[in-house]
Amino acid sequence: MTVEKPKELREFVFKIVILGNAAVGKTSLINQFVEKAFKEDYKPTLGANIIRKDVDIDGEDAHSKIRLIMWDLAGQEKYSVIRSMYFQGCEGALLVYDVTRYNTFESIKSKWLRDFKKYIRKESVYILIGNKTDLSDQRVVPTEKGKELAENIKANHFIETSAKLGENIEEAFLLLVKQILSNHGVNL
Ligand code: G3D
Ligand code: MG
Repeated sequence: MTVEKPKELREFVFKIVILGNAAVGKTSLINQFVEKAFKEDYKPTLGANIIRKDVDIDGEDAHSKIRLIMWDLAGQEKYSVIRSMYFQGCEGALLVYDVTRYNTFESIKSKWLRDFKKYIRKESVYILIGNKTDLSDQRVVPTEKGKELAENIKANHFIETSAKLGENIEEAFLLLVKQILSNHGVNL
């Protein structure tokens, strides 16, 4: 009988931010990801929703338990809170645009990534998400354009999602979490 060495248990708390213009689907993506098992904590004074979800990831030699703290801009997509506080302690970002609205795609580089880079000092992790793929007849941003932008801004990954159909949601969040984990030296 062989006895396997038990895997090391590692615990983390990661704060991430979801950035993108109003109505690209940020809140819908989070709601799909956390389903009903979430604690929503709307802070009107912060202009943000803070949502928590626990994620387990089984790696090569460690089992990681991650408490994910997601900050989601609410309302006018303006930071009511001082921006530095919004990004304080943040490990990564989901940059979201709407494939049916070109201006939301342009804002990624000109606004959201700029903000993120300005306040995140250390090695930063971010992935690019093109949401609303179910609206194929209204699409104006082709997949290729999304890929190009992701390369151009050195995003860790690019993925297209439909929060409406629940497509690629888990995958999108896990891409970010796994990237952050590997930056913490966890072998996946
Ligand atoms: P935001 O948090 O970025 O502001 P929301 O965006 O999540 O509030 O979504 C804005 C609107 O887009 C919502 O419509 C929402 O239902 C819709 N939406 C979000 N994701 C998708 C998607 O993948 N496909 C489609 N077809 N619609 C989506 P309403 O009408 O409620 O304002
Ligand atoms: Mg929202």
